Amino acid sequence: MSQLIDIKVPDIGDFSDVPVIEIFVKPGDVIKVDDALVTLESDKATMDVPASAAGVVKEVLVNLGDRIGEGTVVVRVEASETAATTSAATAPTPAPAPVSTAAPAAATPVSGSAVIDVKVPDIGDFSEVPVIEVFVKPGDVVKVDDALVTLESDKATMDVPSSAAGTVKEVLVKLGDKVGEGSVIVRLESAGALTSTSPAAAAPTPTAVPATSAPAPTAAAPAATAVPSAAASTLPSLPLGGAVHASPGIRAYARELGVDLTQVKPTGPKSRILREDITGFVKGAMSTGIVPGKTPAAASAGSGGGLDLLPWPKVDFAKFGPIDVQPLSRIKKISGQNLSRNWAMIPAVTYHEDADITDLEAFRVQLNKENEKSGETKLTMLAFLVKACVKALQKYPEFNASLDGDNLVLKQYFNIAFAADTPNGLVVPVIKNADKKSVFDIAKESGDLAKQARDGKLKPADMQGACFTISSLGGIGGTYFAPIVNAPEVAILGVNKSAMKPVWDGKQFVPRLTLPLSLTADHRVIDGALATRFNVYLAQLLADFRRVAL
Ligand code: CAO
Repeated sequence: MSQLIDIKVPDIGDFSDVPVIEIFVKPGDVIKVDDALVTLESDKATMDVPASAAGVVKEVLVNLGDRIGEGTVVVRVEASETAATTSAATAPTPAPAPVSTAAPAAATPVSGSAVIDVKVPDIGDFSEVPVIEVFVKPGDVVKVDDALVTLESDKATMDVPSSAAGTVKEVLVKLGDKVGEGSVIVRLESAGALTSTSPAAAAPTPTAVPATSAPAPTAAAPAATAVPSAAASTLPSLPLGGAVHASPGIRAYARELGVDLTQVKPTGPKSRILREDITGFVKGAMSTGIVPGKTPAAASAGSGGGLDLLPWPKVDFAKFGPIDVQPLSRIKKISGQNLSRNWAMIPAVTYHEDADITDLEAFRVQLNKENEKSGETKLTMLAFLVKACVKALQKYPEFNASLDGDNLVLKQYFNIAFAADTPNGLVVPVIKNADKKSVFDIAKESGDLAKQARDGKLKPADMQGACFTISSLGGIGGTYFAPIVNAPEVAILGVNKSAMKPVWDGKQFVPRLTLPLSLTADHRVIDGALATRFNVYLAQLLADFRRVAL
């Protein structure tokens, strides 16, 4: 026996006229309970309407652009006997929704009327929803209703808008933090007349979370952890690009395929990423040999008639002893995809060189000693390396370049990225226009950026626009290593710990402080002779830093 079930929009709070922006099913599709049927988008939230019953879709009763609300029938499903039974428990009438309405007091003045805490409004039953994007920083001026952060549960992506106008004094959440109703997001200094906890400011809140047919969603949500939101660049690069607009269903689809949403060109309304954008991206990637979710090597092996790579070994480790399973941080997941692509796609070679930094280190120590009392920024070896690399990039412009199809794009600016180790994984902030900055400026800026990286406070813009990357493990140790090029850059410099070594000066061995350099370069752009010339020149600059001034 089968029965027809109408699946309706559940309680979505105060929203009554919300446009359908995506439809995921068509007649004949077999769906399970909780599969996303359509996505609705209000001006504050994007919500998937999940299936409250399993079965075969007989009819889709809404079209793109239709404006619908609670009770609108979205899909008619022929439920199989078992499915019908399952659904009977939950649907067809979706359970009361976790919903929100405008929270009247999302803005709380904390000191007189000058400082206001903007809080997460009522977002329904969700209590621990990860912050996946932060749009503001101290000093930013915001208007009422400007988006402050984006939260993502497993069913909805919601912007938390500002309930007041003013200047951001403090941002009290960071990427990956889990928040719920009442969590303070930012502290604002109100903008006089603009400030408002007036009814207009009630606008701040409306954040609706879609109801789900199933038992109230545990806000445990996706395994989202901290990430410099937006997306990823590479090497270690991370998040590139600005905000990514995609529904939870689309985000889940992208995760399933291993697609980095920031790399996908959106074609939907308001720059929203649609399912077909992801499909198109995957097709494009496959034609270039990269299969999201697989290593590119696997992709090309499969299509080239050569070896098909074996699937990743599935081992029940617990059979051999106790284990502890920890989800990868979001940073690790994102950088992992980029690293895999870069490692597999770039024909890279690593070239080693030793630089004699005896005099430079003595100079650095001397300067730091002289400046100890004045409170001047402490000079780091990294800052000298950045400056020396800029000089070497100026002499060898092919290193300050990116491949774009058959063209080499030579950059006339010198933005140097450096890998920073953080508790959540590796991130790669960028020192912009390093050619125009002093070693002191660079030491200060790299210190500030490294701190922000460790605190999870880097913005996507802080990690964009790099021309060349330095990965310094010198503070930790090691002799040499082979860093992975941070695409679309063409080279990366790895540095390990300097050590005293005996060096033959023609008559005798003398102790010299030696810095091990490991330059990895993309062989499509830089051949071995050029890479070695670059390395030798860099070592000369470091051996006698006066050359940098020439
Ligand atoms: N040789 C010897 N000592 C070195 C050195 C080198 N090459 N580089 C740094 N040091 C020393 C510093 O002088 C400092 O000592 P003092 O405190 O006595 O002055 C100490 O090591 C710690 O330095 P640091 O590493 O904290 O600072 P930094 O400015 O050199 O580097 C940063 C900053 C952000 C690059 C670093 O903290 C970091 O995160 N490194 C890891 C990068 C990484 O993981 N790369 C791998 C990418 S591929 O997986």
